[in-house]
Amino acid sequence: MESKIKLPVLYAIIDKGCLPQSVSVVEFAGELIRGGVTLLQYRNKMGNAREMLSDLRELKRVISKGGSAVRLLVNDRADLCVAASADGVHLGQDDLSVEGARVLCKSPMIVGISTHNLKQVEAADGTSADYIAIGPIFQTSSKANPDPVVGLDGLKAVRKLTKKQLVAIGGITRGNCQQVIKAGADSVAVISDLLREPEKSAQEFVQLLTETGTRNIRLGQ
Ligand code: 3NM
Repeated sequence: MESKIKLPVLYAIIDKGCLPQSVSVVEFAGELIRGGVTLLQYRNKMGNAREMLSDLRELKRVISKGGSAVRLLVNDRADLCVAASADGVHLGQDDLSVEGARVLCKSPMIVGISTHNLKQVEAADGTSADYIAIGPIFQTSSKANPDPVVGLDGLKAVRKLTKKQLVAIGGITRGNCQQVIKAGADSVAVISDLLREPEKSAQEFVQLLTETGTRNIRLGQ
């Protein structure tokens, strides 16, 4: 099944556990948005549901105050997505199934699913998911117990299996993001390489992955 949506090239993940103590989720999101981010995911593997809902509501307020077309997705939790009126949910393999989450997050809300191998991609392709995330593409230290590295060749193989929007994740930096798009990803999801100077880093990602950058990719530079 093909996706109905088109994702931006940069998908920024705000992982609360990775932020410096002195930086709030809202401040960090503000900087990312100023840097050109239009798709954000809130990820919090440590917090409880109340804390998560409170962060999500604050994030929603910041986003709508800017009047910008920024979409906010929630990691793992379809219930919190609905409670916070967010734009969608990103599911892991142990969360609700895609169709289970769809009961809460009906289209046009976005449902994405994380996959880590070809078998999981094939299964995800048969669902109503709007996008499939595949990872880790490279080594990452942002995720506990990551699956085996998929690599660029693995990503190319995944690209052949699905017409859905494909998000690459895991170890993606400004230094390697063009190769990842060249290997077939529609979007790159990033935690670490946005943590320092988020506004500037986001700007650089967007610049590398939009016209100038992709022209160079096409020319093989
Ligand atoms: N999921 P960074 S890898 C959250 O393989 C996450 O599904 C992954 O962070 C997967 O950009 C990962 O710092 C961590 O590597 C991504």
